[in-house]
Amino acid sequence: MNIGIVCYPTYGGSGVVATELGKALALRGHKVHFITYKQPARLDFFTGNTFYHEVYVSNYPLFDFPPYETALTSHLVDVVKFEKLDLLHVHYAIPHASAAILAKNILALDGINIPVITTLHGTDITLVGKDPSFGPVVCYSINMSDGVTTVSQSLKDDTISNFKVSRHIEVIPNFIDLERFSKKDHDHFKKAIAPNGEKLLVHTSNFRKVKRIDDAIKVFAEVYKKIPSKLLLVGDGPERLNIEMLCRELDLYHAVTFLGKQNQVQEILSVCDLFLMPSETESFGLAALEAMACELPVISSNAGGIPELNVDGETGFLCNVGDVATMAEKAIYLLEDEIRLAQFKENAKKRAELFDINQIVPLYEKFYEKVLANQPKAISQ
Ligand code: GMT
Repeated sequence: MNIGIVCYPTYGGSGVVATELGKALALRGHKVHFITYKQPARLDFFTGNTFYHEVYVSNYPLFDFPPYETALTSHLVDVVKFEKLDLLHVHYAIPHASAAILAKNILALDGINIPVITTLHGTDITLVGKDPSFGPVVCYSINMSDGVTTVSQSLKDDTISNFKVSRHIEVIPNFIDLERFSKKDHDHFKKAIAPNGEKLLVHTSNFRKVKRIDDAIKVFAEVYKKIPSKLLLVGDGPERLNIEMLCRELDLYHAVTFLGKQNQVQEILSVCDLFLMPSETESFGLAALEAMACELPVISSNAGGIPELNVDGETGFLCNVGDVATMAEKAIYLLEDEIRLAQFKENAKKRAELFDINQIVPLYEKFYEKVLANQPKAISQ
C-alpha cells in the first residue's frame, strides 16, 4: 500500500505511535509518506520505503495565527495526487482529521477518492477535543472519516460519550518494539547515578498539568523517608519550573534529577526500579508500556485506559487520581522487598509482551484493507 501518515512530529505519544507505525509498515513493504511540519523525532532512519513531506506555512502580516490547517490541507491534496496514495492515516484529531477530510473533499472534485483513517489518541477527545472551540469540528471529522480507531476501549467509550458518533470505532492498542525497549545492562550509568545502591524511581512525560507530576514528587517524598532512593524525571514542558520549585520546597532537589528530553529513554528505564504515572487522564499510557517492557512495575492512577495496561497487584498498582498516600504506600511495599519487586518486574515485562509491535501492526494493516474494501468502486483512483 502507498500510505500517507499525518502526525505531530514532537515527543508526544501520538507522534511516537504514528512514527513507529510508519517505520514498521515500511519494513513490511509498504510505501509510507510522513506529512508534517518538522521531521518526526522518532524518524531516525530512512529506507527506500519512507518519505517525508514537510508542510510549510507561508506567513503574511495579516496572520496573527498562521493557518497551519489550510497549509496542511493543500499539502495533502498535492501529496495524495502526486504520490498516488491509497489512504491517509491521521493521528490526533486536531487539526489533522479535519484537514484530511477537507483534502478528501477537494480531491473528490477531481474524481480522486482518498480514504481517511483517523486514530484518536487521548486529549483530542478527553480534554482539548471536547472544548466547545474544537468540539463540533472534531465530531464532524470523526463521523466523516472512512475509518476511526482509538488506542484503548476507555478512549472509545469516552469518544462515544463526549460526541454524537454515528460510526464504528475500532480499538487498536498502542504497541512496543521489544527489541528497542528491553532491559539492557547499563551498570556504569546505574553506578554513576545511584553510587550507594539507591532505588531509582522514574517518570517520563511532556510535563503538562494532566500528568500530575507534582503527585509524583509527593509520592517520592514519602518513599525517600523510608527507602534510600532517587527520582529521575525525563522530558520537559510547561510544568517544569513548578516542579523544580516544589522539589526545592520539599527539600528534595538533591535527590531528583531532571534529565530533560531524551532520545534513548530505554537506556534510562533499564537502570530504574519503579515507574510513576499519576496522570489525571491517560487514554493508554504509552510511557508506562515502555517502562514495563524494560521490566519496571508501575504505580499509576486508575484513569482512562491505564487499567487496560497496568494490572493492579500484578504489574504494579492502580490508585485513585490524587491519592498520593496510597501511591506512596504501594511504592514502598514494592521497593522494600527484593523478591516481591523482582516478581512484579517479571510480570510487567510479560504484560508488555502482549503489546508487541509485531502483533499490533498487522491489526492496522487488516483495518486498512477493510476500509479500502468498503470504498466506492466508481471513483477509486
Ligand atoms: O500525553 C502525551 O504524552 C501525549 C498524548 C498525545 O496526544 O500525543 O498522548 C496520548 O496518546 C498516547 C499515544 O496513543 C497515549 O499513550 C497517551 O496515554 C495519551 N495521553 C493522554 O491521554 C493524556
